[in-house]
Amino acid sequence: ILLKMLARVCSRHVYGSVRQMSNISNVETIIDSQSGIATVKMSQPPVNSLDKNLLTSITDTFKNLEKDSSISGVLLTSKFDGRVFSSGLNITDMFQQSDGHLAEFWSCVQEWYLTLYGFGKPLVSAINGHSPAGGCAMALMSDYRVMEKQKSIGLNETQLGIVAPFFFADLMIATVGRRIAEIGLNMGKLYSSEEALTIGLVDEVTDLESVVPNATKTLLKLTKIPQPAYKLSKQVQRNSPMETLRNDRAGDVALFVNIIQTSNVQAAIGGYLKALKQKKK
Ligand code: CO8
Repeated sequence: ILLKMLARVCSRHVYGSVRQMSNISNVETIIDSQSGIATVKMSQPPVNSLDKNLLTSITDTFKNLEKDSSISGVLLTSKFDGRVFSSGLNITDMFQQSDGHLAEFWSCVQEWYLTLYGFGKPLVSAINGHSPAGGCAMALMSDYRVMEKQKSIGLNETQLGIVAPFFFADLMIATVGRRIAEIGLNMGKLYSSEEALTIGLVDEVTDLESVVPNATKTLLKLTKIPQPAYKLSKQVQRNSPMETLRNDRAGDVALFVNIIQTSNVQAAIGGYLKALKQKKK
């Protein structure tokens, strides 16, 4: 009987957003009912590349957690401990696709950004592996970042022959300041964890074993701040880029589709994908 009761309590607290969307379990959510901390673990093999399914699962999970009054804060991390936090947007979703596919994909990217950056509760990233491009942007949507040592992070889009959208660039500028962001964005720089700490792209760098404990420690501190004030403070600082996007989502989608369908951009993405595959050999 006790086990049954426990199972009932636990199942109440596991959001199967993926189960609602599809049969693939690509996001695990574990709730500590005592502290109200939810750990959201991206679990899409092999590298948490953000395709439509994973973007939607993450977005839905955060929407549910926002609504749930028993949740005090969220820790975002990856199942692929010591390897990769997220490899960024799924490149194959941008290669040789129809306009319709690209538009749908980008709409999911917009919703994911608006949901995570607009999240009204404390959100800390435990970056337990590499975190390029969209992976870096996702970490920048949180309020505090703890990263594993000797990994890489940055908005490296120009190295793929594409450009970070304005709302990714804004995340970088808001975190490290305009000049450092400009250098990083134009050069498509991937920083080591240690360099990222120096420029303020992440807040702490530590051994893999300490990434989640340290992130949790800070998250608990953030949950103790009077929450209406915490939420409002985030809103005041973040509202402007989100409003810009909300006011013209269709225009932003059209811009994305136009850029991606340019023949030299397609050639660059194709070349990058090929190089990724060849790296293995
Ligand atoms: N999308 C799709 N597939 C990917 C991606 C990705 N982002 N990253 C890796 N993969 C694939 C690899 O090709 C490989 O496939 P396969 O097994 O079929 O050969 C598989 O995932 C495993 O990858 P690795 O063997 O490389 O795994 P490692 O653990 O050795 O390395 C890394 C992990 C470091 C994350 C490495 O995979 C990597 O560097 N990936 C590329 C990361 C990257 O540059 N991402 C950029 C994405 S673009 C983006 O996020 C923003 C775009 C904004 C567009 C705006 C336009 C206007």
